[in-house]
Amino acid sequence: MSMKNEYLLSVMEKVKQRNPGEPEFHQAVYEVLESLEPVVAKHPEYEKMGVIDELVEPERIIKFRVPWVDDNGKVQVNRGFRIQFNSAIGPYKGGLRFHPSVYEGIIKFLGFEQIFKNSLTGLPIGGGKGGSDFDPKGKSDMEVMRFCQSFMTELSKYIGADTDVPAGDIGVGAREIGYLFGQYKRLRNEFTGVLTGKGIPYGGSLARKEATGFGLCYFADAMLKDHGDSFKGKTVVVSGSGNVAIYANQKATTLGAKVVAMSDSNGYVYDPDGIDLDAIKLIKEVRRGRIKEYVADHPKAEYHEGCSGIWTVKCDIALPCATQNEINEESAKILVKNGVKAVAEGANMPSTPEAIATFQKAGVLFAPAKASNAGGVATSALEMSQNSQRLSWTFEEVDSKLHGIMENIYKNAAQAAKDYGMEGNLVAGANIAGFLKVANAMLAHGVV
Ligand code: NDP
Ligand code: 2IT
Repeated sequence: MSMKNEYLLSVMEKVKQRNPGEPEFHQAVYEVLESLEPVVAKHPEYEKMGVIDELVEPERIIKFRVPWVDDNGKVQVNRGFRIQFNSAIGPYKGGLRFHPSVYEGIIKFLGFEQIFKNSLTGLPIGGGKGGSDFDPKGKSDMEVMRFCQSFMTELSKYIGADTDVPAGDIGVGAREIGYLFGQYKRLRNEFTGVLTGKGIPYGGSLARKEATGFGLCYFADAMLKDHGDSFKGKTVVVSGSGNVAIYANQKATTLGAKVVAMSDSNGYVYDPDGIDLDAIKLIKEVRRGRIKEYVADHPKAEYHEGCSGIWTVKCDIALPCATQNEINEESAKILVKNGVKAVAEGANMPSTPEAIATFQKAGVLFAPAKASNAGGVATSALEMSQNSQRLSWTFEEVDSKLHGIMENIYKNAAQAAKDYGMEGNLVAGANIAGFLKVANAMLAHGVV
């Protein structure tokens, strides 16, 4: 399918001209605009009021120098970013990514996706994203702390509990959030919920750590159930072995599936008996090690160099939970050939457009990231609510709210696809449902 609407094509052209050299951002925008063709045809007011022209332009881009001193006393300089993309329905909300591949285009694509994802949660949160090209791998805790303090010294000027509330993403977990929070508190002399994903002793929410992975499985389960199926007895492959992957594995297993493979950026492990998740947690969460260490005490398991090989492992359900564009057309074709029934995205934009087309053409149930991985940010919004109330809810309370939110997102995305003549297409449904709420809020606010 390719886009035909002249207005949307002209918006796309301008996005490419204004944001040269940012292919991930172009990819994310194109997918949304393509889904909106029937919406703009039905609602000329969005074009007339320039809503989509505004939507593709971030409200604010903050880009800054992050100098810090390494353990050898040498000065290092990284780049920091925060893109405050859209605040029509709430304060900017979205994670921080620390990874050497980070540049403005990555943060822009993630910030753009976040607008629609956050809208889908049904909670009052706008879209934002930030990060740095800092690589936490191989750095000491003290180096990570000094980097985080320097990063927050600048970022603190632009964020706040009612303005912009960052959280984690790749390379930013509990340790980093702790250092960032400590520095914000020191600079501002205030204790507020300015970050989410905080430690439990200082305002974090129970179940936030598990939320993205659990939410992904709740969404996939709702999708499977709608088609008379479930996780029970299924063979599952989960890429990545970070925060999202670990808790996706845990929930899929609880729901009766067997997860046989996981990966990191170097390679993947295959264990025919089912991955021993406690071992993965020990390697990744405690030791910050590499996934190949798994085979040392799991004699039946195999390690293979190269992360994309994981998609050659035969499975019923694939849960990509590592990074963008990790499933290309070739990998998608192999998954289809091996009989995959469902693909649910835990990472942001892990499937290329060609891979998505391959799945949809083959009739594979496909859950797009901005719907299926929204459980993390939804629970972040629940953390914000608890912080505002100065209360903390039980694990069960948060988890059951998360479950309800994911089922609703599935229902709303499926319904929006149906309403606009694309039944079963959750990519279009999620884009449309996410868009409508934000666009109507923007219309109500006037040209601002
Ligand atoms: P983590 O840093 O905890 O884990 C990332 C995992 O992905 C690691 O196993 C990492 O391997 C692997 N990975 C990262 N970059 C690459 C790469 N370029 N190629 C291959 N593998 C890679 O991050 P999260 O689990 O938090 O995030 C994973 C994905 O989920 C991202 O796309 C993120 O945007 C998305 N997401 C995260 C949410 C959250 O709440 N944390 C919420 C919604 C989406 P290695 O250790 O070798 O780098
Ligand atoms: O991509 C995402 O939704 C996240 N990294 C989580 C953002 C958040 O604010 O919890």
